[in-house]
Amino acid sequence: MILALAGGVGGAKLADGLMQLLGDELTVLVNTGDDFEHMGLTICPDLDTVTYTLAGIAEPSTGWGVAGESWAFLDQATRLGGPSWFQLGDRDVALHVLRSERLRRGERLTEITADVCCRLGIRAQVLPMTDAAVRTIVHTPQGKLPFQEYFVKERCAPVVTGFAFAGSESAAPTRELDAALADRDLAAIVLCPSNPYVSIAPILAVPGLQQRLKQRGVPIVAVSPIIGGAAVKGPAAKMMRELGIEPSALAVAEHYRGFIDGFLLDDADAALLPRLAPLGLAARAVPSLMKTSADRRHLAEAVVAFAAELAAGR
Ligand code: FO1
Repeated sequence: MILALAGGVGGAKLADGLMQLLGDELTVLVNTGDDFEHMGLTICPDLDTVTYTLAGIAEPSTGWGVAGESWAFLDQATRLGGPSWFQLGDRDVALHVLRSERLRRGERLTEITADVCCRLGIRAQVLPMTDAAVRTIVHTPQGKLPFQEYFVKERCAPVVTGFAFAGSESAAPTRELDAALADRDLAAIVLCPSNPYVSIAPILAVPGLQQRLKQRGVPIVAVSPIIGGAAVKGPAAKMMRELGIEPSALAVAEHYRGFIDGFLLDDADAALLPRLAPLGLAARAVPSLMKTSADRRHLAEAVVAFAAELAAGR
């Protein structure tokens, strides 16, 4: 059994590789700090990216949304004066409408997600990081921006000076997460190659969760989202520069220092390996770019083998 922490596209790809390998012996704990209310709907972009990816229906050109979308809803909504900056495809809207209605009726996000995953034939367990509303806020010199306004509306252009996870103080881990953590067969915890600041950090900000993951006593392994000083996708490297950190896999390892036991970086960054040992980390270089489904599986195999090696050495 593996517990994988994931954000959007990169995290979803590794989760897919892990599911190819482990089937239902995988729980994916997903960031919900990106969630927002839009046109009266509750949208959960990372949860949906993971769900669509694991269901094999994600749009390959972007990694988010449903493959082969049509846009009649958005076209008509725009014509009627609605916002057009966030692209909601017709198939995708079905999930937002049904989920929003179920949330309004008082169902928990965890239950709704489990039902959706079951209906889409997903074998792994997909869990939102919490059922509470946590919203990532991006601090910029011009003020504070809700995450999707920063990410999609402003195309990540504003300089970031910090982040807040509104509502996380009163968020709690769910009983489904408690059960996954109590599973005697839990063998490793994996931090997927997701943005450390806005994908993994909101998950670890759920009160008590970081300590509980650490105290669980199984290897915690992170995969670098930075290759050759650049993010595979998204603004992670830009954020690092703006926060005064030289973007590199080494900087990601330093960010997770004290929490993780092992670090996987890309073969392209193998020269950094000698600089990781002083951090008290086991580290390996592997091919980590996931262009094909086989790439996802190969990276998952490397992660699982590395975690097993760390467990054996304890
Ligand atoms: N990302 C964009 O860059 N532009 C969009 O219009 C957009 C729409 C969208 C709709 C549904 C969904 O589940 C995801 C969507 N995303 C879009 C992706 C999303 O905003 C980001 O990838 C994540 O929040 C960052 O992990």
